[in-house]
Amino acid sequence: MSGLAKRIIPCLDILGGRVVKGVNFKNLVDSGDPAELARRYEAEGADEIALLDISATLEDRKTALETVRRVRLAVSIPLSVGGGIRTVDDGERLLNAGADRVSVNSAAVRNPEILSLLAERFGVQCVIAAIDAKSVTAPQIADGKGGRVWEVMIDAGKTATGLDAVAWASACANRGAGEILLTSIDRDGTGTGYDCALLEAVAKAAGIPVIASGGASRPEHFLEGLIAGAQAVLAAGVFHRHERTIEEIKGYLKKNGMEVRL
Ligand code: 0VR
Repeated sequence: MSGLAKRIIPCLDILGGRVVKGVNFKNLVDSGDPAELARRYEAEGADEIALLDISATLEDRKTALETVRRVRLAVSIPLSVGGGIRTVDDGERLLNAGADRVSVNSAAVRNPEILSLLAERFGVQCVIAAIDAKSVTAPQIADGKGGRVWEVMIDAGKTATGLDAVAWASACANRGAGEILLTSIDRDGTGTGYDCALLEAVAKAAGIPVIASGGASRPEHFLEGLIAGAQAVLAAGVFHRHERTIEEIKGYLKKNGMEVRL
């Protein structure tokens, strides 16, 4: 299969300087040290590391910046960082601390201009629009076609926006995002696989690369996510819980015709 190699991206959700992991964004348990996990994943063949600062307090945010610096020193593969980025200065601080790309979630919904400001300042390749989507029954968001719809949730899945996730992804692409990080809240931490209908709809509408996130636990899930249209596949729990290695997933993808960096 020709074209750009598909990327495997382990995600480190960071709270108070530690990696945590929950289910549907809840019941977070300690899953280890960020730099140690990042080093392990790079050695297993990870193409990129995603750091997600899910802390709420200002104090924790400073810890998160220190975590970025520590992880930067531990690995040489690309590093994307998200969580709590509200301004261009927030983005610049993280890029200066060693991030190669920044992902913006809640702040982009509240102030969409931040995407174009970041893209103008650092280039679209540094700007990821993170979208947390929750499957809803039609009445909340009339799509007129009676198909499945997903609502954009912000503030770590706590605030419903009333936005259709597919339309929002397209808007993010038009505003300067270089990539979409698309997390299914319903699938997060469940190990039941990505929401491939969501991936397919967003990949079609956005026209920029989509990173699948939320629910992957078996090699087949990663393949399904790529076939549904994702350019990269992200996972957290399956790797932190030592259930699968990145090498094993890449070997399975290559065997099934996917272009991966071995
Ligand atoms: P797995 O299903 O374990 O692969 O999770 C992948 C992905 O959903 C998570 O790494 C991450 O996006 C979860 N996100 C958030 C959060 C987790 C706890 C609290 C908040 C958030 O705001 O994204």
